[in-house]
Amino acid sequence: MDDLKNGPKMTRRAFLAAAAAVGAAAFLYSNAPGVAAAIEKSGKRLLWLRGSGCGGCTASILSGGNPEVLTALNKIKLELAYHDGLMGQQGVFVDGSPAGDSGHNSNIRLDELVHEGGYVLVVEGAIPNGPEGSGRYCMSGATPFKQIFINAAPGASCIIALGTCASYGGISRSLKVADATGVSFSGTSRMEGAMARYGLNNNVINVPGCPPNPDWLLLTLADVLSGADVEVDAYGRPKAFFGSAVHESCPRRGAFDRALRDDGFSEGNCLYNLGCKGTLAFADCPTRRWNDGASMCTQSGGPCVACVEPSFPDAFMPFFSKVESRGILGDVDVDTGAKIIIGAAVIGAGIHAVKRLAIGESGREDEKGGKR
Ligand code: FSX
Repeated sequence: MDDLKNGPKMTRRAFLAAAAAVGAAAFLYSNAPGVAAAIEKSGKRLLWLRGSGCGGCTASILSGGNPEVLTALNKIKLELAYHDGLMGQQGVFVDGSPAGDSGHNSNIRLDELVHEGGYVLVVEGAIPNGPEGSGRYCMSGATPFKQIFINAAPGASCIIALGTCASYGGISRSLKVADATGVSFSGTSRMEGAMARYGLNNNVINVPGCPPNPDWLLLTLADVLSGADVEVDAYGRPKAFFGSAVHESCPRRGAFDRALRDDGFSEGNCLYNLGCKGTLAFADCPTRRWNDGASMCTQSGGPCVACVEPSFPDAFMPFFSKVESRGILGDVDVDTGAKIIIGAAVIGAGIHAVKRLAIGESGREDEKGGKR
């Protein structure tokens, strides 16, 4: 990211305050002159590669953002030079041989851009290594995605791993059938991520979520281009968006604090008993919300499945089982798991909620007429 640091900068404090408080639209429009001035000299291109995922990351960015993605990219003066899905595979014969020139052939276009270097690289989807190290579980034309990623990474001034698959392996890594990893992590392990696996050495920022919120990407891009150092947590996520538990600001938090917990869907109270993992998931969904601020999972009645976490989905399944009633959290036993949950709740919920969590099934809440 060194060459991005030469232009005028917004202070980190200013960025974090603005980004944490508002959506991309408010941020980009209210800060547009400052952002534009800060990134005036960057003139960056954006390359967007897609590996193993469901395509929901692109769909989320395309459909749920305000401003819509192309306007936003324009505002921050970032040229979308290549996108695996939007461009499709053009000009490639079925035998894999290329035809045409870079104006008509996406493979040649990508080769040229990679050769020029200096781009911001967004990677969507995990990077499968299987079967048997070939990477052929995920192909783009005749080339394994793993090879496309290895070719493109060195020329990137910054890599953004978009979505939980690209960040940690996600659903594509689940049960380890494809030997897939995220860009810099595999689950919680940096040692097993693609960067370490293939001997690469780029700056990587993780923007997880299955799918990710458009604001998280657009504001991270604005931050990167402004030259600020993006402050990240232990799992490479910008603290501005992933710094507090969903539980902390959940719209149903009042019901949790009063021990009003639903045992069936659509009852309108806390979703903890229905398997909500909001105490373990760190993201600002409750304050930022989705689809231009319309709603978010727990608000609309869906238990949080912790889709932004490195161990998603394996550690959080079954999704609709209460946290402490199953051997979730990988190999952590239920007792230890309960302490971790309580620890997470200390961060997010305050001591009263922790007491209630610890009280669990005690009769004390019944005396108050509360529902567990
Ligand atoms: Fe993964 Fe993206 Fe989840 Fe899907 O492509 S983060 S499966 S929403 O969309 O990679």
